[in-house]
Amino acid sequence: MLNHLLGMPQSASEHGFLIDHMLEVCHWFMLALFVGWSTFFVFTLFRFHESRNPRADYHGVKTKASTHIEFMVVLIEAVLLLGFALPLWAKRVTQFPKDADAQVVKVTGQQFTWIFHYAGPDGIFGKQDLNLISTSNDVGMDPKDPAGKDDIVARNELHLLVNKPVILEIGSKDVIHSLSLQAMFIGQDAIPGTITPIWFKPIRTGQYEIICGQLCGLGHYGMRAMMFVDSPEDYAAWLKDNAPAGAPPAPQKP
Ligand SMILES: [Cu+2]
Repeated sequence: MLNHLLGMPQSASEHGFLIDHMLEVCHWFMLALFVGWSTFFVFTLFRFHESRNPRADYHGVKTKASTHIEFMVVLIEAVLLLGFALPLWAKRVTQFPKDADAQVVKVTGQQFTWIFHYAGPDGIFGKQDLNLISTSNDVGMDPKDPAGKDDIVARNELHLLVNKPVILEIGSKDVIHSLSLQAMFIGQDAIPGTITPIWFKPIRTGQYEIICGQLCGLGHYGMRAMMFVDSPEDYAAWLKDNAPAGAPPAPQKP
């Protein structure tokens, strides 16, 4: 409820509701702290005003109440961190689905665009060579490799299949960018010289915005892409329309 009032997006991924739930608890806790501390602050302004206390008291507080309250705050924060946040994070980074069970997309940040590289209908990525990267060859596809003939390289358009786990392998060509998928409640920095994988499972079809979450230069504000979570039929149609001409046909379903 609080999340909704604060304008948080509705989650479109399987794990998203867990993060949503954790944030909801955090927000209620922060609200309680805010109200509690503010009330205490106003109380002290009156209670310890000079007119009521002409002479200084050098002993100060004698009850243990403040210590106990502080301890409870630390305890609740520890539960939020150790009980909710760390297990969620651990699942994201240790329990990856197998490549064969997921849709793998290579993502490259480049000032100021996102490049998405799909394996195409055959499900196999073609060979790439850094030396072949040019303005007409965004990811350095090797034209001699047959596996790469049907690969799809699309700028600013990420197509995903609903209810199928997705692995995104994220890198950058120039500076540090950050692939921010707010609707999926996940994001990852795109760091030059390294590939960082993330995974999630989209569960709602639709069209969502992707933004760059790191200030990466003058055109940062325009580094925007779209994410489409497609039904199997829509995804097949997109694949058919976008696989390069001359590519082998998609394997037929039995
Ligand atoms: Cu960027």
